[in-house]
Amino acid sequence: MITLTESFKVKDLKSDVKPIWCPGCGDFGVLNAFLKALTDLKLDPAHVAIASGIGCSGRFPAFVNAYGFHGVHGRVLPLATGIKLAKPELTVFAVGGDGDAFSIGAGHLPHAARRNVDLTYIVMDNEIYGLTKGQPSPTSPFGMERKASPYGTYDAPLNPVAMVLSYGATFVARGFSSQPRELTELIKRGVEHPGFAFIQVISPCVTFYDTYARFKESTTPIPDDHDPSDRAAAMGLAAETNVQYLGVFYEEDRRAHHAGVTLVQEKAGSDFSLGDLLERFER
Ligand SMILES: Cc1ncc(C[n+]2csc(CCOP(=O)(O)OP(=O)(O)O)c2C)c(N)n1
Ligand code: SF4
Repeated sequence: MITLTESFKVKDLKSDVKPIWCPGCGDFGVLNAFLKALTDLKLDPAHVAIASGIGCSGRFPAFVNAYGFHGVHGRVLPLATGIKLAKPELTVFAVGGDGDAFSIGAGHLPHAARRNVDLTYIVMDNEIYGLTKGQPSPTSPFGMERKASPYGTYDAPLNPVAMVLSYGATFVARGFSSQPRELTELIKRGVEHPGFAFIQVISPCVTFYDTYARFKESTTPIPDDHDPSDRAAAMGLAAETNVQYLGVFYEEDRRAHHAGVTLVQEKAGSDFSLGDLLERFER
């Protein structure tokens, strides 16, 4: 994490591109919390890289004055992993929607989590595909009736927090776009965590599925006496469906992926080269 002595102001971190999200979209709250987290941490934007998938949420990097890569649908984690491996000194973020993360990109999530890639993954979960006009997503609730699912969708939704906990992630949290102060603190903790930090952010889509009222009712902070080093207790909180807990479910210290790769390189020897490797394969 490369920091500055004097921090930038939030307005300096906004790019010249104005968000084209619908007025009231939860993603505005996520962007504001993100910019505040960067300024609070005094992160040098020249050492920040943000990768994104495809979706309304995928537009995120364009609005930030830092390095950005708007990738292809579902491939944000391989992209962000590559950035971190090539330039470990960068603070890396991956951002995208629930469709990008848990449908087309779902196969990448367990591996980024178990490898403990040192990045912060912010999933803006609106329980629907926003960009493509409101089809059900893997987090859409049972029976959701919308224009694109007029008879209701009767698939059981995934539980992202429980899923990522079971993948062995070392930092797992949930925030809400309507609670910017708390969300800023979660993003800061995610960045400071030296490994894979997964943050599910409830971020309603006002145009296709306005869930603000439901989540204002059902969200509550994780109890103060929760021990975030206890994965089983974290699972218990995640399994709770009557309320949606907000805060840090789990945190653990474990060697990050790029540090393990460096170890392998050291073991392979200082005179190791791609040529040597190819030669060994050919033998
Ligand atoms: C390979 C591929 N398949 C499908 C699409 C169409 N597509 C674009 S965005 C999207 C889903 C968007 O939903 P989500 O990831 O939840 O993001 P949101 O728009 O809600 O932020 C889909 C299916 C695509 N762009 N590329
Ligand atoms: S369609 Fe939904 S997710 Fe997309 S910008 Fe509009 S409110 Fe946000």
